[in-house]
Amino acid sequence: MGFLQGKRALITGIASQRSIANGIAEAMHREGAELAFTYQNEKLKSRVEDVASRLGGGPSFPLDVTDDAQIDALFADLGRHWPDGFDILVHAIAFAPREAIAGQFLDGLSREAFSVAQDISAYSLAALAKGARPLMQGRNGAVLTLSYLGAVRTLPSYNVMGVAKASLEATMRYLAYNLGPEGIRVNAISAGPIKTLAASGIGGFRKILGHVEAHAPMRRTVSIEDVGNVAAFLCSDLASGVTGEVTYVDGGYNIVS
Ligand code: 0WD
Repeated sequence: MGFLQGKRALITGIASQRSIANGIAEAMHREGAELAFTYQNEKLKSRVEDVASRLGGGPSFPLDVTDDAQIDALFADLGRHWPDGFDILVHAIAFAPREAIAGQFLDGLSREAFSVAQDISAYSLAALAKGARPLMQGRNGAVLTLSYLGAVRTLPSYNVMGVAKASLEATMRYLAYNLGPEGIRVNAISAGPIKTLAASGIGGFRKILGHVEAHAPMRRTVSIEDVGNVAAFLCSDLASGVTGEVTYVDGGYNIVS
């Protein structure tokens, strides 16, 4: 029996087979969780539905996190699908305008780029946790988000996204403190670089992959399976004492100076 048997998980952030959220969904499905999914727009709908049909046939709901009405509609739909609630919320969503994640920090900086990155990449975690809260009561629930080393170190080109990830990690900790008394744990995985759609928007990403391969203690980059397995563990009752933590799944790269 899988260690997520009997758990219900909402997976956001699948944009392709390569998405980290896809690796998380596969691991959670393998461990016995029942899944539901969101897709950002009509273009991604059929891709997400393909993943859903491969992983137990759960429903897919539209969700653009910049739209409060869609967040409300998602949890209303989910409440109809799972009337007695659900256990796991996976937040794997980030975005910054392309010109702001290339070159030097100040080059592509604007009020608009800064606030879009904050809104989609950090505020959305709090907004989704707030919407999910009533459905996650009394079930030893878990919320998980995805961060990156650029939250705590300056990295080439990551720029406004690094600032948004710092905000995301702080948001994760405030949520953990707020929701802990309700038995809901909130954690982040800081993943090493993985070639996905979102990553290909970051200036010089190929070089970053090569640098990690050469310098990480494991001398390799990580896969969506590496991240998925840790995500499944963190959202399971095996991790019942862990909340407010950033767990690095990066082949150890963050310990290297
Ligand atoms: O190296 C990497 N790939 C790392 C990614 C290292 C460390 C962390 N992460 C994080 C990302 O910052 C993100 O938070 O992992 C999370 C998942 O990212 P991913 O799997 O790398 O990227 P991708 O497959 O592109 O999925 C992210 C998706 C979006 O994809 P696109 O490429 O279309 O922007 O986030 C979704 C969207 O589907 N997304 C939204 N969902 C709802 N509403 C929105 C939105 N407004 N904007 C983006």
